Amino acid sequence: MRGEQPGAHALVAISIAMTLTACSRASFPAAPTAVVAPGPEMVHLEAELGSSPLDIRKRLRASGGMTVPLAPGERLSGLFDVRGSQTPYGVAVTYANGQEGANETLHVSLDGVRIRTFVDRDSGDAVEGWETFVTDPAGSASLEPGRHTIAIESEGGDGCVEIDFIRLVPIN
Ligand SMILES: [Ca+2]
Ligand SMILES: [Ca+2]
Repeated sequence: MRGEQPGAHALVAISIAMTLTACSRASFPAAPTAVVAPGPEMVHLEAELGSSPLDIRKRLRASGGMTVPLAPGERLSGLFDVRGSQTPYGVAVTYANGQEGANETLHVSLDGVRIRTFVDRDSGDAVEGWETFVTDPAGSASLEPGRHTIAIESEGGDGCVEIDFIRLVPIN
């Protein structure tokens, strides 16, 4: 047996398991939950599994292989659950935005309250940019246990930005 780094393998396995748990809960919010984490955990929401899916696009390098293109005025939202005690979370949005023209203004809200408005950036040129993903901070909020809604709305710009996923990470 050459288990030089058994600890590292264990960490990888745990990390993958947590990610899958978060994903499956995000995609099937009404499904029974078998795993209850003792403390605050990261929430990973694939845009394509959102509760108001608009259009879905296949992108090889996207998380889950898919994105949701948002045109001006379109809004993507998703549901997630917080367990344990009230916890401050930092929100981040990962997206692709090939350089076509003007950049979009993105409005991020949690439970109907806007937590950040920012102008997105180009992730690359008009070809490769759509397979290149960047992450921007999108505000923070202290969340009580229970169900929450996060939403992103696009305004202006050149007509398209593709949202890959949203993450909420507990802030220590
Ligand atoms: Ca754009
Ligand atoms: Ca995705």
